[in-house]
Amino acid sequence: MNALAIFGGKPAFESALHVGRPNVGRRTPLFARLNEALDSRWLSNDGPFVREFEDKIARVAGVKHCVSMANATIALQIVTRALELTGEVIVPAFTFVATAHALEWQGVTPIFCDVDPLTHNIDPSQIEGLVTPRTTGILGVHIWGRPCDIEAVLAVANAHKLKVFFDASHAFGCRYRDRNIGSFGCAEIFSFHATKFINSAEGGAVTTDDDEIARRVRLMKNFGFAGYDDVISVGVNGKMSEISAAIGLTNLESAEEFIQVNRANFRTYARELHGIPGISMLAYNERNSPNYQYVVVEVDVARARINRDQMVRVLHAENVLARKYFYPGVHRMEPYRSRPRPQTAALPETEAVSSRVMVLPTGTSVTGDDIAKVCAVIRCAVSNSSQVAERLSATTQ
Ligand code: T4K
Repeated sequence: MNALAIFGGKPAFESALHVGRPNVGRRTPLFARLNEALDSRWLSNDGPFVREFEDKIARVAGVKHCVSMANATIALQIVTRALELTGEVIVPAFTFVATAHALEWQGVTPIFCDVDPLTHNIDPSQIEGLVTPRTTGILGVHIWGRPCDIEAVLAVANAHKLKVFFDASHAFGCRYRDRNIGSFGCAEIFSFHATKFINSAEGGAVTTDDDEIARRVRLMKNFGFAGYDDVISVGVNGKMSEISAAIGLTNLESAEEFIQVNRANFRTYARELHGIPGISMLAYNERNSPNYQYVVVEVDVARARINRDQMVRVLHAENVLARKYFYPGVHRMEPYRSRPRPQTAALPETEAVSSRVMVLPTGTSVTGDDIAKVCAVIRCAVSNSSQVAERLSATTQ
């Protein structure tokens, strides 16, 4: 126990072990692409790498259209606008803040729905109670890359004539039943941010089978230009650069390798954490062809005898920068937390889930030995929970 850094021991890691370290594909093809872009003097505005990237993403998603974007947040904003959503849109409270902010940015009020404690995804049985005459849509999220209950969400939406779109930021390459994520609802949005298992440094995409939605989204991400000198709608700059597309294309070539590493890391965590009281991992279902990009661990304080926050402090002292995604829930962030909420908007499961979840480092920069060391810290902290709790309460956070 004295080996733990909170008791003065040497941290388990000399340099920080991060969640979200980018996967880096092969450099030779990347540098070749970068040279090509530089030689051609074409760096943005619907260039050849962007088009190739869009074709490849559309193929993976199994849809007619992919419109690349500068990031997923602008993609969510643009789709909100392209779908002409107004009033209120129902969204899970347990998600990254960008999901709700994108609606709010468009003048649409996010109405927070509770989640299923087993899946962390939106609880479809709670949606109906949140529908009001102002509701125009539902924005589902496939949290951790595990598809939400799409069929149930679509059923509520159909009953109330609501538009549905999905934040699939975590779910690139994943499946729901016999179809690929990217092909559901009016549109789906992917993130290719540096922290995602396939990254283009910054980047995102909208996928859809709907020609009209694709047309509008494409217009809006390019200032509304329909041709030289012809602007036919309001728009912003949501364009992905050729440099980002080159990184994205190169990383796509290593997708299988990244997934294999993530899967192997996940299994190592499962083995090493097995049997530690109060520590459990959120499982993936192979039928959904998961990308395993998040190692999500729940700390049950009743059994572990230390809580999630204490565990994260222990890990940080060891230079393991575990993250409390998505604490404290978007409804507890501004501007949403200052708003009066009706009684029906109690979110007990979001509160509970966000208080017990932590995300651990994985990806191609994390080795099996790293994982064994991280898990040894967790095991040691639980085995010595009362001394750990005492020590932490004696030191300021
Ligand atoms: N919807 C959902 C459900 C999302 O999860 C996200 C983004 C979005 C929408 C919006 O997508 P984008 O507009 O970003 O495309 C990070 C990411 O910035 C964010 O993209 C991601 N979700 C979220 C889950 O994680 P923060 O606030 O945690 O970022 P930060 O700076 O603390 O970095 C996260 C970790 O990654 C750190 O441990 C450091 C490490 N890192 C990060 C970068 C950029 C690196 O090691 N190298 C790097 O280059 O949001």
